Parts: sequence; structure tokens; C-alpha cells
Amino acid sequence: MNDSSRRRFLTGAGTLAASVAMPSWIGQALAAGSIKIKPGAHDALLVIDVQNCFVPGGSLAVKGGDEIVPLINRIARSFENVVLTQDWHTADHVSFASQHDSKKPFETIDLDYGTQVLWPDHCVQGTQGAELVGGIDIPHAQLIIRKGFHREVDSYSAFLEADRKTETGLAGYLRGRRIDRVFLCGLATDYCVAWSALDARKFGFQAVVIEDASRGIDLNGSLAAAWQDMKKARVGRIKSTDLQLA
Ligand code: VGL
Ligand code: ZN
Repeated sequence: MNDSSRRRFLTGAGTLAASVAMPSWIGQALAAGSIKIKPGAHDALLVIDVQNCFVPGGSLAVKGGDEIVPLINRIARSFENVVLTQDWHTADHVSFASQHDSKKPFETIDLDYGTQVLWPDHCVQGTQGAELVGGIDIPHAQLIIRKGFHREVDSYSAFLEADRKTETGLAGYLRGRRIDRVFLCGLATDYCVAWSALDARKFGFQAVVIEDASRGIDLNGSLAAAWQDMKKARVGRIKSTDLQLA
């Protein structure tokens, strides 16, 4: 999405401008980036899988994964509602290539619920690799959702496991807290962030991905495909500079 369409998403000015002449000061303010989104009581920040395994030095390192930590801390300070997630697999998880004879990481297999990418062992429950990155400093976060803990089923999404039936409980939690819009950041843009954003939409929430506070794996074009899917599902795409930060 280019800059001007991103701005249109922020304000709805795209639909407005089609029929009504837009005062020039709005256009100028949009172009200058001085109209910003202020997170409120019905918004939550979802910080997806910022865990040791997913940053450089980890077993499934995402390029630049460590770079987003200070920015995420800063963004989180402007949200009264913050939920963290952890990928949280059994040691013998079905998504691990090591569990399948003659399969290597990043190959795929067909499981009951569909095609599964096989990954290096990562985020095993209780291990150091599964811990949140040490630099994450969000003491006011209210909930940590762990996912992918059923041995036979993966869960990229923070809402719904890969069988597309089993809920993690996050949708119910957010509804119970009267949250209607989620902003997402973390790792990886094209897997757990994208799947969580798409499922947020399925469960009726508005969803917005903060691009510069996320990093992707980009396996066989997965990053571009994820942005396409999210655009189609009307997931917003912003930069952290589009937020009014404290
Ligand atoms: C993730 C691959 C496998 C992620 C988790 O957090 O994006 N990716 N498990
Ligand atoms: Zn995983």
C-alpha cells in the first residue's frame, strides 16, 4: 500500500473524497502526517511472539527481529490494553521437521487440517527459547496468550488453531473487555502476525498491523502474499509514526 492509500485508510477520506470535495487543510494534514491515531480504551495492542527463538541467535531467527523491541516498548506505553503472545510448543510438536522422517525444515507436509510448513524446533514450553525477549519491557500488559500447545495442531494465530476450529480464548477475552480494535506488531509479519490479524477480522474486530514494529520470515513469497490477504480482509497497515504516541 502506498502512502496516500494508507492515509485514506486512516481517515476514511478515500470514500469521502470520491463524492465531497475535501478541504485542502485535510489533504495537507494527511500528507504531513499530522493526523494521528490515538489509542483508546477500546483498543488493544497485541504483541505477537517476541520470543528468543525468533530473534537473531534463536533457532527460528527472523531477520531484524531484535530491532523492533525498543519500538514495541515505546508503542506499548501508549496503549492501556496490551496482550502478549507466546508460541508454546510441546517438545514433540507436529510442526517440527525433527518429528518427521526424512523431512527438513521449511519443507511442507499434508496434515488433516491442511498443508503444514515444517520448522526447526522452536519455542518449546518452559525453555529459554520460548521466553519473551529480555528487552521486552511492558509491565502493564494484562494477558499472555500461549498457543500451539496441542501436539497435533499448530497455531500461528492468537485466536484460532490451525484446525480452524479450536479457539485460544482471545476473542472472548477481548469481547469481555469491550475491546473492538486490535493493533498488531511482533514476529513474524507473514505468519503469526498475519494469521492473528486475519482471524481478528473473522471474529469481528478491526485490525491494524504496525509494519515497522514487525518483521517477516518471507518464505517463498509469503510476506507479499500475507499483505495481499490482509488487504483483502481489510486489515489496516500503518507505520508507528501514524500513531499518537505518548
Ligand atoms: C511462527 C513459524 C512457526 C511465528 C511460529 O511466530 O510467526 N512462525 N511458529
Ligand atoms: Zn511455532
